Amino acid sequence: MTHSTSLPVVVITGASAGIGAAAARRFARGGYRVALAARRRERLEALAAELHNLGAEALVLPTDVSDPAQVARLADAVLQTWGYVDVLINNAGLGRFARLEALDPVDDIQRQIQVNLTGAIWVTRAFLPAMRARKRGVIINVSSVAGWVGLPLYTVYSATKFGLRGFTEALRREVARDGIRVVGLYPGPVTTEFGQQAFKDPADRPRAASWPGVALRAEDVADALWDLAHHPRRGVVQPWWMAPLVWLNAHLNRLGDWILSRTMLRSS
Ligand code: NJP
Repeated sequence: MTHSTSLPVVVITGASAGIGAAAARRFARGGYRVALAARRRERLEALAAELHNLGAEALVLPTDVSDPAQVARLADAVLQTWGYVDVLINNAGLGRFARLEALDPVDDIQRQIQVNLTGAIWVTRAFLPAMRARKRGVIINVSSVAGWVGLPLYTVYSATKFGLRGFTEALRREVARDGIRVVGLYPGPVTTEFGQQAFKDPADRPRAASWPGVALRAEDVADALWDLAHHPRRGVVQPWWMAPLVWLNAHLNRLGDWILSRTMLRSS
């Protein structure tokens, strides 16, 4: 069933908190119908009520992106309700930061890979045919600066975010002639629940992440997502001043090794 009015539709994974919730508010204010996907139903329902008060349509779709059956149900529900999707934001993710041997093989390692990387791939695959049929759509993958720069304690997280960047680059070329744009967003630290939960030992949290001017607000990232949805380009590192650091890391690798191995780890 397709509704007669064709308001644009955005699907946001990880919409129950942080960046995803801020993006949902941003797109609702901008006149979008918003499909909210994450595991915590109560949070999604509270957010949907808020979006309805803004005059927006919102769908609550409890989904674990690491379960392919739930991902298929998510796509079916959106497409049966609204019939199409304009923007897909693959934002669901988690970090588990510690020395590799302190990470649990399943709860920390496998879960990060399944949510941050496999989940984003499955969700994209589920919505791609609908975008291809309309010859339009924007897919934005929320990676990280850690998808460019490998950081001590972030080994598996960096692997997932490098992987998501590789997926983004390859898919962009695969669908370029189908009218679909594939974009990467690479934020630095953002003040959300993510940072509170990510360090297995909170004493490992880098002090720099809380310096004034370093951490972004979820609303800053939501503004970048809005901008990328309407002016899609290859990718954006946020805040802008981290882009030269990414460049330096790629071109002066030994300096990057020296600095990061000394600044990110407490002496053990
Ligand atoms: O994190 P948080 P952010 N299936 O913890 C959802 C990246 N990033 O907003 O399922 C479906 O507030 C979870 O929902 P729920 C980061 O890697 C962050 O900061 O209900 N959803 C919640 O809505 C991630 O990709 C920083 O628990 C699942 C959301 O994910 C994205 O930004 C820096 C799920 C997490 O909300 C959003 O993170 C950076 C599952 N299996 C990149 N598991 C940063 N914050 O510093 C979790 O560079 N979610």
